[in-house]
Amino acid sequence: MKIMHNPAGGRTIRACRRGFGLVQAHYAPDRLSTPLIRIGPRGSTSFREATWDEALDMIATRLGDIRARHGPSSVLCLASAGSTGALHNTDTLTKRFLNVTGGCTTLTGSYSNGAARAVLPYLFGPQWKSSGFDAATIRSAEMIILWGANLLDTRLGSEMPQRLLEAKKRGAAIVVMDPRRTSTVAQASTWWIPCRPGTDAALMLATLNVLLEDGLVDRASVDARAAGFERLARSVLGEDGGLACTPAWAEQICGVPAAEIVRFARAYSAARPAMLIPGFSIQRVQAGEETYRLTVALQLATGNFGVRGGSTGSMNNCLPTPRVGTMDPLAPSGQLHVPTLNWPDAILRGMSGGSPAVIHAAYVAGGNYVNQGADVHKSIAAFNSLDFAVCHDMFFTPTARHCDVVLPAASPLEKEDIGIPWLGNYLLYKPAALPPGRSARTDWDIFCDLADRMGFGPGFSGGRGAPEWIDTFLASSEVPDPEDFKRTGVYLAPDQERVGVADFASDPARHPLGTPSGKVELVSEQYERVTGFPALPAWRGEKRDARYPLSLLTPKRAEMTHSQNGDRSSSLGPPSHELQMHPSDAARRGIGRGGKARLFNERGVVHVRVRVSEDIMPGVVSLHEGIWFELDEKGEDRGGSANMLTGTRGTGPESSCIMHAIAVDVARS
Ligand SMILES: Nc1nc2c(c(=O)[nH]1)N[C@H]1C(S)=C(S)[C@@H](COP(=O)(O)OP(=O)(O)OC[C@H]3O[C@@H](n4cnc5c(=O)[nH]c(N)nc54)[C@H](O)[C@@H]3O)O[C@H]1N2
Ligand SMILES: Nc1nc2c(c(=O)[nH]1)N[C@H]1C(S)=C(S)[C@@H](COP(=O)(O)OP(=O)(O)OC[C@H]3O[C@@H](n4cnc5c(=O)[nH]c(N)nc54)[C@H](O)[C@@H]3O)O[C@H]1N2
Ligand SMILES: [Mo]
Repeated sequence: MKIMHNPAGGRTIRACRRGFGLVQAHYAPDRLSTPLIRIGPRGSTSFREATWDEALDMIATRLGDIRARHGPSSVLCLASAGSTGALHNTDTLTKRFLNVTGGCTTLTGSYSNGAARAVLPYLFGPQWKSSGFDAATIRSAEMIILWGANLLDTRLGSEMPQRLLEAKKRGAAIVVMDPRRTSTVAQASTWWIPCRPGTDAALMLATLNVLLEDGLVDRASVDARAAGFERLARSVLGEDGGLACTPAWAEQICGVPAAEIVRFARAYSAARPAMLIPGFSIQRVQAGEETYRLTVALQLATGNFGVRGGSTGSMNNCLPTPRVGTMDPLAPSGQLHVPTLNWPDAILRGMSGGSPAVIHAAYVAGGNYVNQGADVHKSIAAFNSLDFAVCHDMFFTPTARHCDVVLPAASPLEKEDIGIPWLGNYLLYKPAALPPGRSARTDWDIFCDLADRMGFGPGFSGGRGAPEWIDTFLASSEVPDPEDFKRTGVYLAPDQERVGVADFASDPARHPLGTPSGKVELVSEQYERVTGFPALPAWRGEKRDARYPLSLLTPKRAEMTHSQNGDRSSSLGPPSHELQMHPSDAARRGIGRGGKARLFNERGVVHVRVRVSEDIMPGVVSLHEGIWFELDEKGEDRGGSANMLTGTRGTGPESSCIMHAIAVDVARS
């Protein structure tokens, strides 16, 4: 079997290395092939094989008992996006199953962009959901600013890499703010501005300072579209009694020379239009909410807000995808929630510790929470305290090893589905490329069977089979010819160059936003009232911790989706996994090329090989996320999981995760 680009996707809707890797994953020798029941301690590999009947009966009985004893909210839904799509969506299906069979507690927010999502509604009102832009509009940009976005590796939409490379070819200026010289910097940029992790808000304020000092801001135009710019400007200029956010001030914080900040601000102002594309990385830091308020302020101040080839400064994927039916999670009213970042706290602390529910069981599908959540030691302790845990996965992940029953899930190649993109005005049709295998079952199938065993009959399935649901979804979609869609595999909606909130941007009086002022609320009293976090965006970075002088990044890598293929002891695992470190930091610690080191902070220790490299700022180290931990007898990690070092204290009002700019140190080992 071979995976290829679909020609119907044209030259831009392209598969990536991870998609091509599905064949390998499907045929991997270490794929789970039978249900497993735990016999040893949690976290060990002591499981015995079981029949489907035995495993499913056990789940039905145990879930029933726990709900009867402790109520429905004692079951925590720990589903994630291992499989997405209109039907075979692990997150939706797990919620639907748990909701139909008696209820559960679910997670709110996300590891991805919780801080941005928390703050954008205050800026845009409900229109935040249409504040993005289609990738094709990149061709109208004269300057593209990738602020903590590594598009060639993390894409942020399947069309983005190709569009970016085309822009480079036609001579657009491409500026990248990133502490690392990424492949995007190397292959697609014209200007790299390395900036200390977690300090982007300061760099943004200083950029605004230059624009204001140089008289480059059309104040009337900004005031027509934004509320609070006057107050923000006074604070940036130091006219409100605080410190002025000058380039010299920011240089001390960000490590970007003041003259470079001035050059950047002037070039940004001169380029029309300029498209600022923020990555999610810049909000996965302490006070990450502030960065997204300031990217919006910058696009407004430079006159690039809501114009073709510009952007609003919001997340690029804030645009609707084409209308199509999707599975309904059937969430009941009054359902209890815990913040994603704090699921281990919720389990460990219970109601006396502030959790809305006492959790006794967890149901995991399509996620590897023990490895991917912050603070691995805490996550392990949380699982160890559960009465019962279930996991569906294709592989025997660290999370599966902490469950009682593990069910082998079918691979994406065995499932027919409608693919809904991360960003883009298109849909994909995905036939089942292979018949269902002999041993694994789809999540859909498993839940249908379980719901039956538990006496809920068609409550879960809705009385339809999987292919019927696909046809139902298509029948209620905007796809004019479903048969043609199934044949070509791609539906392109008519408008491929949408510009978010363009109506408002061009005529704000006629098309006001749904905010209290009808404008973009750069300063938001409502935000302060509801969240208790200041109305005015500002630099709220942390003091550095002298014990841990290095700042750790935990970015994605091009060839992996999170922890998939992250088992270093398997043939599928990545060939190398190293801590990237600047020569000056390595030399100071006596670490040579390829030397081994201990990476540590108060939460954990990781043993890892070091790659000494000029492609990272001094004072910053980087360890790709996703590798599975392998704890030794001292509880130190020999695998290389980034979340040994991250913590469950959140960004700000929304308590969103912090996975960059983690205080650590490194010693030779
Ligand atoms: N290949 C691949 N692509 C993916 C994923 C994957 O698993 N693999 N996951 C997808 C998902 S779920 C998500 S949420 C997105 C996430 O997308 P992002 O959050 O944007 O991805 P990251 O890799 O965390 O960070 C992007 C870049 O920001 C830099 N960076 C880190 N911290 C800072 C900072 O404080 N300031 C600045 N200026 N730069 C910083 C990193 O060095 C990195 O090069 O990616 C998606 N794309
Ligand atoms: N340190 C650090 N940690 C991070 C991040 C970071 O940048 N740094 N990024 C965070 C982000 S943005 C995210 S979104 C999370 C992602 O974290 P997770 O949601 O846990 O993502 P994955 O590791 O991809 O886990 C998906 C699992 O689903 C399985 N799977 C795939 N297809 C199917 C299927 O059809 N059915 C079933 N049942 N299982 C399937 C895969 O084998 C895999 O084990 O990680 C977060 N964790
Ligand atoms: Mo994510």
